[in-house]
Amino acid sequence: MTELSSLENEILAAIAAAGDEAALEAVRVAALGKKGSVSERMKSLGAMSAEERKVWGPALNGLKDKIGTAIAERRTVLKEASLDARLAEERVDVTLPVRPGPADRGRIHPISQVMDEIAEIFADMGFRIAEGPDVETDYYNFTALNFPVGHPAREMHDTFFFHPDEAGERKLLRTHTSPVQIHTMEAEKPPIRVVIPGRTYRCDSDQTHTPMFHQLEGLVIDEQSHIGHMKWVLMEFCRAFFEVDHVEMRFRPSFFPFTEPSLEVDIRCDRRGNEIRFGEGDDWLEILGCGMVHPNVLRNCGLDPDRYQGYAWGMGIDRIAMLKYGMPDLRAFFDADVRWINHYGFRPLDLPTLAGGLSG
Ligand code: 2NL
Repeated sequence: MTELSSLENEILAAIAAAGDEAALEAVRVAALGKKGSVSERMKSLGAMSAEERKVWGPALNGLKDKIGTAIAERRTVLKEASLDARLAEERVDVTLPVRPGPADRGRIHPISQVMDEIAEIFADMGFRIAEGPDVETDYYNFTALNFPVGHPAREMHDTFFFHPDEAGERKLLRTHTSPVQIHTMEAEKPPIRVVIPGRTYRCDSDQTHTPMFHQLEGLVIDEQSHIGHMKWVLMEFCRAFFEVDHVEMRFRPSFFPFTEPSLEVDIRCDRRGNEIRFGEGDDWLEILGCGMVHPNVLRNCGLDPDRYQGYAWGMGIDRIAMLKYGMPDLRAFFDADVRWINHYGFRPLDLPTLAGGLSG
């Protein structure tokens, strides 16, 4: 019996000393496993006399239970300790800044930003975006738009022509985005309300011109839209785009083959300081051309000018982007200089919205 109590002390001490679950399992196997110290003694019960068994049986079973309970208790303690250790070690500080990824380093080009801003403003007024090919035919770029064959306005566009194809047709790079409106009027029935952003090309290169540049045009065709509607739409656009409560606009008579009457639009500004301010000052800045769609253009698209009418406008994106964001040199737009884009570019996830602010 003394032998049994010293065995008990030994095992209980080993359980208390087990530093982790693996060590505890080793103690369990050494005592209660198939060849364990307690199990071996249980086996010897069979060879005992009935008298001996009466004493040793309950003693051994009692020891077995005691050890089982001690192991279970110790296991709970060790489990909790290891969980505490893991929690302490794996703690995440959710207030730390997120590791920067590509979306943090990339920048949106100011032209793309300005296109997105303009699209947002017109989408809010019920316009949809239309797009078309950069390579066009003479018909869509000129003839359908009421440029008579041999008219000097064709020469003024400094067109890039391709070599004639097998059929003798000379394709060209569109000199304005207007061909897209022609495609739209051919494909859809009025009411039509579209804006067309895109690349345009003219053989012209100096301090204020690049051979590829960006335009945005708009077109409304229905049965009653008139110049008053056009003025309101363009006024609202300028207020939203230049982010001022008040703009003053001046509409001057002009000429385009595809509109009649045609107008050029200036907005009042102050250019005395380093930056330009809109809605105040004594200067005027030309920002767009517009007019009522010429009856010949409607007719060319299969629309009856006695039933349908509408207005259209066009503006250069690059220059108004320069003005809005204070970029001094147009040519830097297309140099692909990473220092320039880091300075003037926009964060990709800061999308322009009317509700949240266009330019952040
Ligand atoms: C400018 C002036 C303008 C249009 C573009 C247009 C298109 C069709 C019919 C009628 Cl299909 N008009 N576009 C109208 C007036 C002016 O652009 O200064 N652009 C940079």
